[in-house]
Amino acid sequence: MLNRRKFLEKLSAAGVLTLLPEVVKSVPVPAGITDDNIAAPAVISTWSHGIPANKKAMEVMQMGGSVVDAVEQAVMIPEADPMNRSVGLGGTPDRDGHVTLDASIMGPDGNAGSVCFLEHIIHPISVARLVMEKTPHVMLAGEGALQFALENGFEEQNLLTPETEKAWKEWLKESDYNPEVNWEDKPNEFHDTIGLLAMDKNGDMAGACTTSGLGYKIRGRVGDSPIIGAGLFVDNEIGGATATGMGELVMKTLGSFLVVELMRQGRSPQQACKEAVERIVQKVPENKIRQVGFIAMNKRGETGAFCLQPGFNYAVHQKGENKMIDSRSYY
Ligand code: SD4
Repeated sequence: MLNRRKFLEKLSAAGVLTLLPEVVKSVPVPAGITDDNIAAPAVISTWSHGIPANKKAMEVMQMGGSVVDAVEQAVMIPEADPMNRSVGLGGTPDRDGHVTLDASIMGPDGNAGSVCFLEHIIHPISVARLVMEKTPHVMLAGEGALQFALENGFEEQNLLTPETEKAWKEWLKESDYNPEVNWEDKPNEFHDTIGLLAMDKNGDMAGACTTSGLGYKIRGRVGDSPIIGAGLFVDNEIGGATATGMGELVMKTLGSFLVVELMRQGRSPQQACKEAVERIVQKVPENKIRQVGFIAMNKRGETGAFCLQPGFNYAVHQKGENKMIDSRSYY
């Protein structure tokens, strides 16, 4: 039987490929089919905290860890960083001063786990992984997620640092309890979620996403990051996608799933991210004053990104280089 590569070689020799539109040429390589052009291993992640996270993911894979180990341990770095105001320890609290965390993880076997509205646990990604691997469920929330974490040996700690408490108290003075204060003039503030996708040398993919969510949100608000298909989606036959920004816009369009499905239809990661942003523009009226960014990687190790407002950047670690790239934006 003709495999895809040989099939494409025959088409190419016949000059047929030059006649095909770009989207058809970039159809991802199905799992299990070898291709010399696959740029694996590869890691892509959101914002500048992606640089150390990408490095960690590569190290874990080089040391023989699984791709799931890689994505988990990578995003644990910003989770543990008290200076990072939007992930884990030191994350911006809700408007009542509580740090509440959302996280999700997906592996190459299609399994998924997540936690939302979780308090007092510095590494929500590890709780999400445990939900994925040790329960028949996908998502645990709030007190139940905390109980599950404690039963499994996680320790409670105060995640509100003196700095974030001080900033929250300052915010309270003028906030008028509006959790969206400052969003119109500073669309890139209050959201620096890390979403990260990795592919190991065999071409297997996993993803992780973790955040303290929207700064000064209403207590109980959950964003897109722990919603499988919204903040994160990985299909090991096609590729993965993850999102950052105002989660409500991503949830209303199931953005990461959409990006992966567009790649399934033959779009490049870049084009798929762009079309998912355009879907938000078509469907969600607040798009003009909000930020959303998507990153994606397909089974060839090709990467791409797109966002609503200028200002989103992401980190790509591939072929020995770990570098920041400015995303193209709709506006
Ligand atoms: C949320 N999407 O809770 C998250 C926040 C975020 O970069 O992405 N920050 O809506």
